[in-house]
Amino acid sequence: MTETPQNSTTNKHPDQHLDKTLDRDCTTLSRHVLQQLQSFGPNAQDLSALMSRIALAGKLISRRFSRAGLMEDVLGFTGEVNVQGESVKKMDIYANEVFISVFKQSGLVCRLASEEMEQPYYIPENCPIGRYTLLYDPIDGSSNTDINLSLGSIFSIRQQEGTDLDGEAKDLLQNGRKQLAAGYILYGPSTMLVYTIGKGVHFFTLDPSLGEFILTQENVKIPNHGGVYSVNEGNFWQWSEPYREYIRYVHSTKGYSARYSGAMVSDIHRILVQGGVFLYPGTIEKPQGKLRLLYETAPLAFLIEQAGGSASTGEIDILEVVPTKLHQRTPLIIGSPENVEKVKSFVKAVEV
Ligand code: AHM
Ligand code: MG
Repeated sequence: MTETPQNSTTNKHPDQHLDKTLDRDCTTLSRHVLQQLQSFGPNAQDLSALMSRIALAGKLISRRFSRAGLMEDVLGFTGEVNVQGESVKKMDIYANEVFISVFKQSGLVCRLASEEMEQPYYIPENCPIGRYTLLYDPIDGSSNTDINLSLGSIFSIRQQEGTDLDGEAKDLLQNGRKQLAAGYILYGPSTMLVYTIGKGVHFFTLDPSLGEFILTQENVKIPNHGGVYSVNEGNFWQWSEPYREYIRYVHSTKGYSARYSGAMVSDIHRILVQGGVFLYPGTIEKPQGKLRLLYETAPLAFLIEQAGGSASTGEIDILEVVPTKLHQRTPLIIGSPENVEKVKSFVKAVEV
């Protein structure tokens, strides 16, 4: 007579057991990209390699943040002012250079454009074969750097169109639907990488013991509506009347909570998970608001749309905006579709 196994795992080959553990616990970013594209072809390999490089930059920046208070010369200002007219922090420069350095070695990227550089940075040795451009904000929420609060990096990948021999990068002046991939890295209690390649939105969490981003949530969907509104109300008197009216509506309606961290990546991550709306309207001083299209609002808009949300300037979808210059700014209303529609209803009501 044969013996009945005590449980279903006892008669499994040890390797089968290992396979299952790896499947459940260890989907890495590069493997996930290939799975998403269901291909091992050259384009899929490129995107997978590009995402791995972004992950490497995220790991390097995360490592520096986690030890910043213990090291000399990491925190504080450099004394310089960037192309946006904003004071530059030492971590802004470090993070900007990290992205350049990891992509120099990739062979895939010919140009990088960031918040910290007036002109795109060319890697001439990559240009004959490097068909991609990386647009990025190395540190989102710089004011949180010296006080050990959450920060982010934002990234977007576009295909290079044309040769760009004149070095003016005019092919970047196209709408956000041209993005191949976009996302952010969130440096919080844990470091997360959130990305889309136009096939849903996926969360990865950095396991410091492995030094790898591991898949923690797939196909994330934003709630249709949420109670969070996230905006710098210190600018209230600098906004146009429709935005003030919207905030008065929120103040007089049950079920809303204000949350504003000073780092948009953190605030939008909360909204992606719990629902709500993030706003950065134009002000008297900055009629187009503070946030830049190509490496801040468009990548986040692509990601939030992929999660079922929406993003608007108040007039048109963020992804429809065609910039006329590299560092163009746009007002931003982004988040759960119902919340975004509600804000737009105030903005449009006055236009009519
Ligand atoms: P930064 O990239 O220079 O840090 O600017 C972007 C940040 C956003 O993360 C944040 O929502 C906003 O600026 C905060 O600005 P403000 O202090 O004007 O509210
Ligand atoms: Mg920024």
